[in-house]
Amino acid sequence: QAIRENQVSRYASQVSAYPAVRAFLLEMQRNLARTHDVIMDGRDIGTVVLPQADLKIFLTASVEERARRRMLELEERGTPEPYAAILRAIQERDWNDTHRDAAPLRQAEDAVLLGFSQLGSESAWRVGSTRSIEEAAERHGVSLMMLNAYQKQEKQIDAIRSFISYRVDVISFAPIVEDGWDTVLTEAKAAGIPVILVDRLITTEDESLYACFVGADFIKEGRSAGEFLLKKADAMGAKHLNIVEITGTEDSTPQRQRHQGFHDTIAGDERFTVLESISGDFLVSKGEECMRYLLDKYGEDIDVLYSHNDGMTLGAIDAIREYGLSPGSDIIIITVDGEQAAIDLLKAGEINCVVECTPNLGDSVMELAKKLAAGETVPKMSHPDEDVFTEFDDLSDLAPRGY
Ligand code: GZL
Repeated sequence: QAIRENQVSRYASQVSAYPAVRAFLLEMQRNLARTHDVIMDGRDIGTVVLPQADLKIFLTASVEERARRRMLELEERGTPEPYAAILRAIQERDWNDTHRDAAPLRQAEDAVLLGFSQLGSESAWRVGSTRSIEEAAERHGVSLMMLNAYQKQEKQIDAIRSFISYRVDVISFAPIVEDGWDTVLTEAKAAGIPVILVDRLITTEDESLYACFVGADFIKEGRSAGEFLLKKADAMGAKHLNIVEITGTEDSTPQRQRHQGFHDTIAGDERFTVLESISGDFLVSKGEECMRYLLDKYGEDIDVLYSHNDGMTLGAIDAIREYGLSPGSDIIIITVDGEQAAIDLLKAGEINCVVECTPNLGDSVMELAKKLAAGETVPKMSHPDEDVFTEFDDLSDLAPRGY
């Protein structure tokens, strides 16, 4: 009952204007829900704290009705207060809770509160990306609110809406696919919250819906894969090579652009025929499934596998071995990401080319978030430096990959 005291509710609204307090309480409440069956009551439980709650009940009443009930409650408790004072306190709290960015306590804050929607945990690369964001937030003193969408666009949209209602300083997300973001990003723009796209782009008619993008140049990655194949074909003196392609998540930026960069590079070269291109959704299991299907259909006619990420490549290599062929020699293998497991297979001669796609974007994201929160303008596009590792290189002093 103590938390229902008028004084407590008045100060709760002020103290919770501190982003660090909100971030701490958010994690504490979520941990409770992870370890117990809970019924939680609060203004942002259904939107921010537990957006994935099984059941959400939105109860409201006019400010006058709430003041009347509070007055009766205080009278019953023997601590009566005048109706007018109660009404004013509730109106003030409502205003604070919905206009925090104007709250003097908040403007005194220098900690940036960043809401980040991560698309999922589909690959070792993605896990490395999440780790990079978390560790960089720590290093940069940024209060991070991260929600995992588990490969569902609608969960990313919910997360962005939660960040808007929580009035974070900056929103950032890795869009699982390129289409379908205009509505929710228009809401973020109306709320005056800048948006950073991380790792993947969106398609939109209105470029003002996001402040900037930080992530790979996927066209260049696809071109690097194609350029390796040209060099390899030259080195082999190959007359003709049949290619199969296992692509990433349909309609995602890496899938579209790694495909385009590769095909543009080998286009017109009579030595190459692409037998088939199918999606493995960046998943190890689907990479294996796709390769098994392709081997059943084309068998030993397959000379080259171009796979859009290492996870699918690892699955495909299992299928190639199971079929009785040798990866890296019977079938040339070109892959993207640069996970340790892929580099190890490159050194063992079972992969021929690994195009690097770094997941370590965390520091760039935090620098951009701090600049945007301070009202500075930032470059619209920024790409990290990335490398290509092939069988023609000396890889003996290559540093551990970290993902
Ligand atoms: C690329 C990233 C891709 C990786 C995959 O920047 O979006 O998603 O290549 C990951 O491993 O699943």
